[in-house]
Amino acid sequence: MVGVSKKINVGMVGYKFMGKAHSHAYKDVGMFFDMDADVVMKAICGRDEEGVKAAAAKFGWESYETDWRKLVARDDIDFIDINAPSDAHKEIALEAIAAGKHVFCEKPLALNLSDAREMLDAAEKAGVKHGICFNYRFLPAVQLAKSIIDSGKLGEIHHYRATYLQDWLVDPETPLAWRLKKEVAGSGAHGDINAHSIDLARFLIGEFDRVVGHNRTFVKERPIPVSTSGLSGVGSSEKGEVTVDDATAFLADFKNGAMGIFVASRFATGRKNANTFEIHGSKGTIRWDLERLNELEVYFREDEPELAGFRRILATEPQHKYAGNWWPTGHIIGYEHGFVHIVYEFVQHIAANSPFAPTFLDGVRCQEVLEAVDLSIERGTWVSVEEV
Ligand code: SOE
Repeated sequence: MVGVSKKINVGMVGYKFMGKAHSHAYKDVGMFFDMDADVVMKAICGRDEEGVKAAAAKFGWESYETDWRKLVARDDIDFIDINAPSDAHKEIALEAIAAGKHVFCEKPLALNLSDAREMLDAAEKAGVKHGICFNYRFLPAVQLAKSIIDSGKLGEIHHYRATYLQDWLVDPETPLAWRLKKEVAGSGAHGDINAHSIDLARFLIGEFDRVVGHNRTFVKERPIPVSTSGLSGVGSSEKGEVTVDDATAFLADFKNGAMGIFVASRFATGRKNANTFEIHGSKGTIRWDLERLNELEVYFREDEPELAGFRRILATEPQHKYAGNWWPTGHIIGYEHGFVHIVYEFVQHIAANSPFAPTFLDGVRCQEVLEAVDLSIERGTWVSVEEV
């Protein structure tokens, strides 16, 4: 078991897209945040030695491993950050927990709900700290949205509408990345990006009651990749079957009575990373869009009628959580800063035992909604989240 020390040593599995985003966060966090411990980038792990060796040098890791079991067994590491594809999350997490390591894991927590529940149960029984990287909670404008809702300024919530729209698969020649294979990713757009929308909805307005959904796979087979980088890659002449959804939409009822509408698609031509929410309450409305992540649009009925209208708040004031750690007002931040903020909070959770969410419990709650939607698609009916 790891005690609080002046240094927190991290070992990370994965060195590509999320590996780079998390490496940047570990490297930058101490420069902008006062912390109870220094983060030491001890070791990064990946199966391809040439690739992970180059990443270790470029990102600033002290060492590298090509076998995650060796990484997890090292006694100079305090917590394991799991950025591997979803099918590896459970095995790595359970072994890390058994070794007494704290665990921080990319979303979705696991391939399925039973695996997610097993991970949560193991972490709780071992008494290690655990977190899941729902990074969008940690952007200043989203934190502002939460404080507006929690203050009651929006009144009773009637509608929650969320989209997560991308278009990186609209070209049928885009290769068959791991995110398109059910045995590796668990699901497609649904588990990958509806997961973010579900978590934001839970964070902002509360728990889901019941859901009903539908989905599509528009392109059934794609070129098998010879190389991949991030969301793109180079395809071969051989084709493989797409075994996940390209788009999933669902309706939801929340326990607080609000109505929810969600859509996640990788075929939303022209939308690159449009993770949005629009929340209508009895006293006002707020809207946020990742593609304009520093801004929050607000409308409050209490405004004078002749002055009523949507206005844009630029969440870069020192009063906006995390914004003051960066630059003067108006010097906006980006996608990568949400990772710096969640890493700050998780390291402080270990070093200073400060409160932290989202934990594996939030990962399980998200997986429950994901699977309730899948069950509703099978049945063609509404499904209560408590049923899964
Ligand atoms: C691809 O859809 C992806 O990289 C997701 O996997 C991430 O979770 C999301 O933040 C950005 O888009």
